[in-house]
Amino acid sequence: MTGTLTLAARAAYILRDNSTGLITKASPSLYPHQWSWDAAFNAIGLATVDLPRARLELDSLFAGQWRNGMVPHIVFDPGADGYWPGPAQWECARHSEDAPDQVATSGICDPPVHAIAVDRILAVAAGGPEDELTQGWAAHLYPRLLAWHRFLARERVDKATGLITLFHGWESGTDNSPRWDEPYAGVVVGPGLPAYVRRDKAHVSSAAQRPTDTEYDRYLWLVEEAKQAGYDSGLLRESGSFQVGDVLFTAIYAAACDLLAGLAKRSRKPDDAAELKDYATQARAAVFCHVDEASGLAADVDLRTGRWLRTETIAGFAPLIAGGMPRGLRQRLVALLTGPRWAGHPGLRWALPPSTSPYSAAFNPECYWRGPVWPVFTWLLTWALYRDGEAGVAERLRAVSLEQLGDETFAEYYQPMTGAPLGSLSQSWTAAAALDWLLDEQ
Ligand code: 2M8
Repeated sequence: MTGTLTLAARAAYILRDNSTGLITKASPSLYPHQWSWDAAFNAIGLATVDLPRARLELDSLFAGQWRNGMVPHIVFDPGADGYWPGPAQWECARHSEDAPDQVATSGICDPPVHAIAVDRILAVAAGGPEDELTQGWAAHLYPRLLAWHRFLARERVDKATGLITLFHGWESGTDNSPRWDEPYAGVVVGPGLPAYVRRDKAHVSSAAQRPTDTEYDRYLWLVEEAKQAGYDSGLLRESGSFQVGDVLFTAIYAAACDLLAGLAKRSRKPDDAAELKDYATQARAAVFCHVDEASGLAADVDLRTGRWLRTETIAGFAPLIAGGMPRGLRQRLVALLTGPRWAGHPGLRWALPPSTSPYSAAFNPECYWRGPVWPVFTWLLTWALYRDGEAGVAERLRAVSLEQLGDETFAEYYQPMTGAPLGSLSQSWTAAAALDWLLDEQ
């Protein structure tokens, strides 16, 4: 296996090579722009080697924040081409007064991991020469983070379930996960879908690793729907043909609200802190209310039909991310995570949780979010497990992940049974996860 220092150096070079100076491209060619949740993970990795660059990553992202507080899922690099759909398809400034004028962005959002990144950056800086500067930076960014969290509370919390509503599977970050198969089956592509040519398939070794053309038609149709609704959540609640309550997004929101409340407290804003704590409590309760007794996993909801979506995907571990579980329940969920349906499946190359359980009929080990292991997701789980004192299992997942990454491809995802790297290679957030895990080693 690659030595620690070599692996860290290679990971740091990936982040440097994928940097335009202002943003970190999610990957060198497949994703040549800045993605919202990628930027947060990338900032966590950058903090281990270059604190100013980590801070800049989030500043660049928030330069694309909308007037209503939404942090868009893509901030486009004007100097890059080759990704589709680009700014000309989203046409945000034309369709919404909330979109920024100077920065081209998408019109939907990503999971709110940003406060987690700020917390990690502050922790890395603590006690060092950049401590005061970093605290000042966090205080400066704080109102933007608050506006983002308020946007979600105001515009996206579903009244019936308490879960955060998504109007596009891309907002979940787990685009073609089988968790969304049922709601996507109800998306009827209209005749108004403009003709298009996919660019993504050219950047991977096999098109089977990417979503299908039928799925892409639906993704792009939902962009058309969002445009027609002026990217307005209220209108999309009436017209959107994809509306889901996402347990994972809601869990991340709960955890991030807790951390942001801590920042509010330190900034002597007790009212904000109480407001954020309230959001966290409600979001966490919504996640816990959607645990399926039979599987032990949390279930998303198709808000158009009210049906629970019970496919066994990694998102079912949302309660672990949300935190605040009673110890006994948490340990049961950890046992499920490490047991044979997940990371303990005997056929796995590495004992790491795949994105869909190999026991699920929907499991596809080659295809994107339908089965492969995503190191960045494993990182999120280890982060939550360390936070909650489950150091033993977190440590094991971290150590095995570092072995997996010893192939030095820093792939976007890995075939769980063979360990083969899939998707984009030199994916930024995989390198970032490695750096943060290696920091713990020191
Ligand atoms: C993937 O999603 C984009 C669309 O947003 C794509 O396939 O073109 C997802 O894995 C998403 O979670 C990730 O943020 C993005 C960039 O890494 O790629």
